[in-house]
Amino acid sequence: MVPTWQLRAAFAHRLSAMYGTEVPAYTTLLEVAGRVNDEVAARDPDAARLGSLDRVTAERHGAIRVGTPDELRQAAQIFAALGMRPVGCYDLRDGEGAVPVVSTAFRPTDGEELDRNPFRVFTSLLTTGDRRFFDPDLQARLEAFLARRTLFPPELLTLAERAEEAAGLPPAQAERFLTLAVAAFELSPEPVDRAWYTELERVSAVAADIGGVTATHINHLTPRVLDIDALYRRMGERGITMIDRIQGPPRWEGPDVLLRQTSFRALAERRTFREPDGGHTDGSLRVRFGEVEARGIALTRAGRARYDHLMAETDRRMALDPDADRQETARALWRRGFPATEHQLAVEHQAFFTYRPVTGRPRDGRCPPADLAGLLRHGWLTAHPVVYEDFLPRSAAGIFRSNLTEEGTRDAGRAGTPFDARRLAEAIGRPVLDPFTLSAQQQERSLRQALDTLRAGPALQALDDGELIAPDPPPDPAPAL
Ligand code: OOG
Ligand code: NI
Repeated sequence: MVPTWQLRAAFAHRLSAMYGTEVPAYTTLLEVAGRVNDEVAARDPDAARLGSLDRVTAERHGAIRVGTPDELRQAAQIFAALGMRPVGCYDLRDGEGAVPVVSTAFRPTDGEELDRNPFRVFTSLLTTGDRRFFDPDLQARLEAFLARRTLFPPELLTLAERAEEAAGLPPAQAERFLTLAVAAFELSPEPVDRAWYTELERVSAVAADIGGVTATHINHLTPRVLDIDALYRRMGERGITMIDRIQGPPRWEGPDVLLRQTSFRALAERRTFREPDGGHTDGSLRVRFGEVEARGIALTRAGRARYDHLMAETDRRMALDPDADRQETARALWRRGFPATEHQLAVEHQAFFTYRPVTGRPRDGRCPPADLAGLLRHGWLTAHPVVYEDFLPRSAAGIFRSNLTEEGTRDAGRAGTPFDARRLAEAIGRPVLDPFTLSAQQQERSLRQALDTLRAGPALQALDDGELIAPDPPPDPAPAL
């Protein structure tokens, strides 16, 4: 039997090999990312704090886009076979550079599973019923087009169901499953209907990429890097033009949190078009791109509110002074408004940590303090950061936008169809998990165990969980900056 995690690791590996043959710049990106990671590991004794070099080197996230709830449900079945569950709901239809999709990310949710193979897929569903983008006539033709296509062959879905039920597959079936699964995400040679594609492209390049063709494909495959600023410079030196900035928090002296990402536009790819007169022509499309990510510590809701506030304040200042350096502006705000150490993040409940007891205490016969800050400061507990395993809607919108050639059209005067995690779960037919809850559970489990261990020692029975395992505090009123 090939167990779930081996199916996932093999799928990620084969997808990467396939994508490298389709997009050669991806291979360059892997080379540079690998070199940067080795350099950081060699110079920084703390390099493995947010993940071992082995894990970080194997780590990838892919992005796919589908057109209907049925297609999403089928994709979810394939990912379930790989031990990946939907986490988070990202609505990308609002604000600057809105695109007509709502998204989730399929990923392992268990720490051990993430360590075995941390593969994720950011998966977007086209919102064909959103009147800001599609009028009733276009919606009807789009849905009819999507209803006629088959993204995933029935044999693949049957094998996926079997793999989910049995937590693995016998070797021959595993081989067949992997072959079909990788093939489902290859770029299709099927001719693209020029008139239909162009009509959708006027609404949104993303709508055309999803609903203008008869197959899906992997849009990008993103490696993780330990120093994204170094990678950004290095890619530029190799002649690959990156987008104008790194999305997410600025680089600063304090702890790395959440996610920093940047991307470059892939080269135009050759495709065959079917012209209105029925003839075929050669042409090209530029829809796929390269992306790289650096991961930091997972924030609590309170920490996240602080992050969002700092990002909004950075925007406000940049609007007042567009020539200012964005990184500098953001950095100055962070120095004033964000905890500067992991210790502070932990005791202010702004980020998630796992806690471990320090055995051999008390050395001097004293009782442990009954607060987290005291337990950490006096060496009863150590805190290890929980890595952010998810995505950021604003960065995702920025990544989508920076790689589109055309703005598209969106009628902001109309109301959008509401969409939230519950509706997304209904579409998928599986629960959509909440990223904050997953990290909070991990923290709480570790803290309970650590306190139990401490309580087992002499004189510590008085230690009370209630005080220590505090619920996530309400977000602060916006701190003065
Ligand atoms: C997804 C864009 C978002 C990320 O890493 O935030 C994304 C897409 O282009 O389909 O990949
Ligand atoms: Ni991405």
